[in-house]
Amino acid sequence: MTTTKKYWTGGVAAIALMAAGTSSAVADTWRYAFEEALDEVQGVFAQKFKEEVEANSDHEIQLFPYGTLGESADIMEQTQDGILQFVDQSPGFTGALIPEAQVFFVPYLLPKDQEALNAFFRNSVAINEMFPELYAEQGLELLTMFPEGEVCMTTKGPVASPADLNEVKFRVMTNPLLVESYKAFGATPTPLAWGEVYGGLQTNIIQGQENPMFFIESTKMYEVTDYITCAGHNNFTTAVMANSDFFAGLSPEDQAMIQAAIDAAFDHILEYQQGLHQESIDKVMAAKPDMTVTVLTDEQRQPFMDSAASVEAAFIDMTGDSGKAILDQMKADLAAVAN
Ligand code: 6CS
Repeated sequence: MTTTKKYWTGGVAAIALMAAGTSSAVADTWRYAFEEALDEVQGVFAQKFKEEVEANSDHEIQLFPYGTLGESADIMEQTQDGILQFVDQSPGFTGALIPEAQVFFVPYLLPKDQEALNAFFRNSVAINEMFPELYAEQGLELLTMFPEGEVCMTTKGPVASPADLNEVKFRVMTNPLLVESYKAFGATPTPLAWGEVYGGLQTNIIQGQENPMFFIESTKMYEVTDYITCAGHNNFTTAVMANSDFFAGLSPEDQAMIQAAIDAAFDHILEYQQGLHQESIDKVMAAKPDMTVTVLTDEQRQPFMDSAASVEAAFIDMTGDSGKAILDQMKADLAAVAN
């Protein structure tokens, strides 16, 4: 009798343990795609996220760098369809899906000061509270947004004023506001997927493009353009998301573990980027000594800055009250971090 009772007690405990195991400790493999190579900024973020998830759970993250599953638009579609669990897509492309995300292309909106910029991304109400609702409408759980570096133009001719961009077919990411922005800068904007940019410059179908310095260096844009011009008009923003249904189906413990991994990767990527802009310029100059790198003076920037008001107006036209609310909140968030 006693033996039987003992047996049953042990059995119940074992079943209870197994049940607990199934609800919180099933080891899953989650797929995460991004728009860059493994050793570029989005890839470094993804690797840190993977390391954190795998150190703090039994789950595994499978990484898919740029090109392995198609272009940016493809990986977004795969995430919305639930084929991928995580995706990094920059608002440059998401702006076609979520018009309010184009706010990141109003020129001279984000601060140049790195500390203020980082504080903005950490604390912004627009980013942390308003954008998640807009992404959720597209089946996406917005996990974070982070900056990837000051954007500079690479062109075949020198650029000191908007007049120098006249007749220049300038590649932009595929969102309408970026088209407005480069029209206001005096260029002929040409929206293209990333995969078409190097060949387009090589064959002279386009004569310019913009990107952060690390990307200009790593993707060898200096091989197909001769001038780099930094007008201080923007910092490249990106965003990491999960498929909403997938995320909602996770245990609260796994959701918290994922958010903690995102937070660790966020800190890591800000640290990683310290000095990266200048190091990348140095690498470009070492690879191609006759490349011309120009940082426009305040006076030279003024006509580019003057175009910001018309781009802002175009943003409000495209997005109405919802876009205005985001823009106003972003301005309040930016004022709060300005020193
Ligand atoms: O210009 C682009 O399309 C790409 N630029 C960066 C910095 N990351 C990914 C994106 O596809």
